Amino acid sequence: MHKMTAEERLQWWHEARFGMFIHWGLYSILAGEWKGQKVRGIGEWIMHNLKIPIAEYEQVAAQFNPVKFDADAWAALALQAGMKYLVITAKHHDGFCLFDSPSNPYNIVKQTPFKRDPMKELAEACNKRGIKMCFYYSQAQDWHADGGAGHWEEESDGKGWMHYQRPPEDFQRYLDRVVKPNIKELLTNYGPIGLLWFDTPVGITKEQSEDLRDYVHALQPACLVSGRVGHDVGDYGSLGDNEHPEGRVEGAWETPATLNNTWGFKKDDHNWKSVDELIELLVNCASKGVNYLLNVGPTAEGVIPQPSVDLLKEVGAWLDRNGEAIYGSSASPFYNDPVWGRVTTKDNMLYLLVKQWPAGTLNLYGLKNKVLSARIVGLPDVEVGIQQAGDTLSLTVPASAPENTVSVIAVAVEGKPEAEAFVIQEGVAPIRLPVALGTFKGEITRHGGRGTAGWMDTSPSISWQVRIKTPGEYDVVAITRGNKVNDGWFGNHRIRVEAGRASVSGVVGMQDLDPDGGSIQNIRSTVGRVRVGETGDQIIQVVAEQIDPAAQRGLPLRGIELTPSA
Ligand code: FHN
Repeated sequence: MHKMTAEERLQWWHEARFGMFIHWGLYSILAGEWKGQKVRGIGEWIMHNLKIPIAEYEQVAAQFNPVKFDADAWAALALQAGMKYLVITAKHHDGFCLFDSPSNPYNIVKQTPFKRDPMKELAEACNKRGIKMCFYYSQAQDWHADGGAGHWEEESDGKGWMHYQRPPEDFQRYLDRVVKPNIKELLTNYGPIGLLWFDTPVGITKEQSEDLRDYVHALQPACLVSGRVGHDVGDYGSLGDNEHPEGRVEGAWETPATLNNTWGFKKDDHNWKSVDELIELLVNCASKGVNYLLNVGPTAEGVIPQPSVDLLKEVGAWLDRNGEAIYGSSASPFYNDPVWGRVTTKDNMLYLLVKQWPAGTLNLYGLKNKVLSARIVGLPDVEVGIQQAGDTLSLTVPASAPENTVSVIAVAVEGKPEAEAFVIQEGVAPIRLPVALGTFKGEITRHGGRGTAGWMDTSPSISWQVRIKTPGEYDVVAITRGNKVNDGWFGNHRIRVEAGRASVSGVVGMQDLDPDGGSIQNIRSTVGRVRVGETGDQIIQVVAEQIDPAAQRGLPLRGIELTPSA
């Protein structure tokens, strides 16, 4: 019998590009507050972060009566937003099942006045609209079930704490008694499921992750298993939360992301992203071949907050007009992102997703194919002038863009689009060199979806081949990853940037952290000024001269930028 491969399972998922994530559970009732105390950070962690005893948290279920829940309205919103799959928290870390689980009485049907199974209703609503129904399932962390990672325990002083180190046999028993029966229920009672989104694989062994993956595939061979099942054994990879890829990522990846700060509803979180930002993030993901899984956190009543609805509808309207550049597209064949925006590709088409619409001419560098035609999506009658000389394609476009955010130019080329495999400076534009595009020499770890390089000693280096168009003096800035709360990322380090025979060195890191900024920051540190002497292809290289010994993860470099000096 033919055994389905990950590539076969992934076909619809690659085509889809955009999905809806839903975090909904008992934490939605608390909405970020417990007995007058506000939880810091994400709302669905309230039980853990405020150390709510199991018996008290269980009581919250009695208040769960989401009378306004309307599966059809949620699925209709996903459809209107242009989302092709929907992933909902069947069980999050608090251990509460949002479905009718015969094996686990801690569930919505048995414990709440609502008594309905919203997963059944959602699966039907999604199927009706051609949206793939998918489940999130916290397979390792379970603060409620015995043996789960992070299980709540009473301390002698009466305060709870989370028990992460369970004896291995307890954890295995939890997998056998709680997780596997639940997975069986989810994969037999709700029709075809697109994927199981596992999360936070703390303390799980490789064998246990593989066993869960195989169990899913045995029950539904076409069901995808997310990378967070652990040990990279899923069908596709998961970038960090809200981690947006800087450069090319090989293979199948997805970025889970929030509309505001929290996943589960928090009444005080009004930090909504703008429509422009969301479209840019979606476009950036697509240009790297990465799926964008965007979250909503419905209220205890079952209502998706109005700002989320409004934002998603606008993204959907943009996709209605420009979706040909996103759905079924693949990553940009270009080595680096153009300064004006992003690129995707499909068959013999290139889609130029233009954020900064130029006055007259749009240049694209490094295309190897002959261009056959070009049109502006949304302006079918406007003619686009085409000129190709050397490594430069110039398109003459009208002064005003069809969209306020990102406009699309569809370019047909001869054959499959191909581009030069090095960075080409765009005229006098700054040269951006993300580590994701660099060639690594020696031992450097790639962290966080490969966007950050961590190196522990001074022997390795990272280099880029760059075609210089404008020689002269350049100001060099290094971007490192800083974290105010995790000392793994602390430290000030000395790096040297070499361009041909010239070089400059300087201190980069926490000294330049914005004290008023978020806890995790991309820190910009000025390294100094360097002279890039000649036009043509050169190697630009970064070497670590000194690593701060206090930094457990070494030097967390994300990239360097060279800007022509004023
Ligand atoms: O701990 C969870 C968090 O609550 C949320 O579910 C996110 C979504 O990607 N995943 C974990 C943190 O990475």
